[in-house]
Amino acid sequence: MVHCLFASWVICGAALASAPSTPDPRRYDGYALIEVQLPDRAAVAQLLAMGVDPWVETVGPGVVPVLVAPDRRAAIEASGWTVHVVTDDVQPWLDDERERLATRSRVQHGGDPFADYLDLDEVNTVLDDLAAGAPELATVIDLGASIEGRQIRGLRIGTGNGQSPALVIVGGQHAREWIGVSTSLWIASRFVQGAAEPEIAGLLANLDVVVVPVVNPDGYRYSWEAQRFWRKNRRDGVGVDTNRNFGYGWGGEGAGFEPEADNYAGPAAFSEPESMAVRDWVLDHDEVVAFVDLHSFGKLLLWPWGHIYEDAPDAMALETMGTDMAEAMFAVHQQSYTAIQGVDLYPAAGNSIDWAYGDANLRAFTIELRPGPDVESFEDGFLLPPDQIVPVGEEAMAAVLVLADWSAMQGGGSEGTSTGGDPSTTSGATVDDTGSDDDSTTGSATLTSATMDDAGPTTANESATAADDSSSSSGANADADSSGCGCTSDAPRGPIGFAGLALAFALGRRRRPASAAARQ
Ligand code: 0X9
Ligand code: ZN
Repeated sequence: MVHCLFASWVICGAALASAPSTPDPRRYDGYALIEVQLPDRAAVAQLLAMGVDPWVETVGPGVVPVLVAPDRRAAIEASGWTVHVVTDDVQPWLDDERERLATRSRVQHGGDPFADYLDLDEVNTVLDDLAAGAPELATVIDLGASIEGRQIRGLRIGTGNGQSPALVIVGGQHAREWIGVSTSLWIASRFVQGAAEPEIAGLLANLDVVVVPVVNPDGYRYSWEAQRFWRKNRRDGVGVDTNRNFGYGWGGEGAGFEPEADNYAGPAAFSEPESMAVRDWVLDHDEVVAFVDLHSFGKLLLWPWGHIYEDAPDAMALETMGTDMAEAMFAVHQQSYTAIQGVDLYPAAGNSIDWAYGDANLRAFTIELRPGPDVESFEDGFLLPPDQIVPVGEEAMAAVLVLADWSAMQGGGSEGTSTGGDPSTTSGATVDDTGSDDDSTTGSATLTSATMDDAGPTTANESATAADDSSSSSGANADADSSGCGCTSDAPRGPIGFAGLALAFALGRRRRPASAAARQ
């Protein structure tokens, strides 16, 4: 958005007239994605000195996926380390995605909002359409402006007028994690369009649901138009990781202090308008009782704390509910999500749910959506194929319903929740049918067994065992396959993300050997 001061309208007008059209996105021709097995810290240092771009936050011994410029590749291959070449050239993946998106039917022209990913304008159109289609139930809300002046918008669903407890669901903190945005919209859409279904009607009698699909609109736009794998906001063109900028435990372990770092925490807690907007909206609404932050990827359910290796005061209840949420997700498409305390993935001081829980007193979870660490399903990374948008939405909705049940009970309401009974022990079984068989909803999808596995959800206890077992290995994916990279096919794979491949040992300020930082 360009702001023109009256006194300088000529200059501003000229600037507008000559404003460049969107530049072509950054290209990665000949950049290879390579997973390197690093035996020790010396190897880590050696690799980083080669000027490669690791696609994980916590670089340490173990498997490190790196994006390698053509002129750096020979050095890596001569290093003697075990390497797995995921692809010789990532650019065709990006070209394919761009071409696909260019030919999609946009929402503004009647396109199905869940057939493919949505750019920022489309997201806003979906929010407007949902509100316009159910004005008595849904209202667009404005949480404030991003650093570049874009509105951070959401949808408030419910009739509580501040009297009912509220559940807040946010997505799109991390710009490249497009599935979190679509999943947020799926959840909003299910609550609005399913409002007459007994289960959702029962909930909405006692609950408001607030969905903010894109907390970081500048970064999201930038990821669409300029740099697909951008993660942070757009502060000074360098960016701050808003999920390190929240004010509980800010600056602790897992926070970056170099502005160039992908986990840069910013100069101070809540220095960023995006994290501030979430904070202020929540604090302005006493009725908020629960908070979900959608990310990708890794198929994980994370609860506080994420910044210290200590149990949260409500650790038992959080673990029980996290496990219930994972079970509910599994029941939908038999996708196994692992429920663990956040810090056991890796420490991430300044993350949103620690603040939500610690300062705002909310029951709070991060969900890392698909793909997961299961063999072969890491193939897509941030480039998750669009045919997974609906199934991911369906399984995420199942998790949200577990928390919604609990939330609805916080206002003292006694009727009409989806399961009834003790919400702290809500079983996912009751949400099996939430949308999964309902092809009448927007963006209906026929689900195939291709998306299914039968491993079952992984509980925190199982994860803890895995963590113990992996203390001398790479942490995540330690037992995935003999190469340790969790990959068994040569099929094209997307970049590996932070949660997608949390590595066990950390550099710099991340001091604690993450012997517990493992998934199965
Ligand atoms: O690192 C993050 O901010 C989140 N993962 S992601 O891959 N989406 O970037 C996870 C934050 C959750 N908390 C902890 N790991 N403690
Ligand atoms: Zn994320």
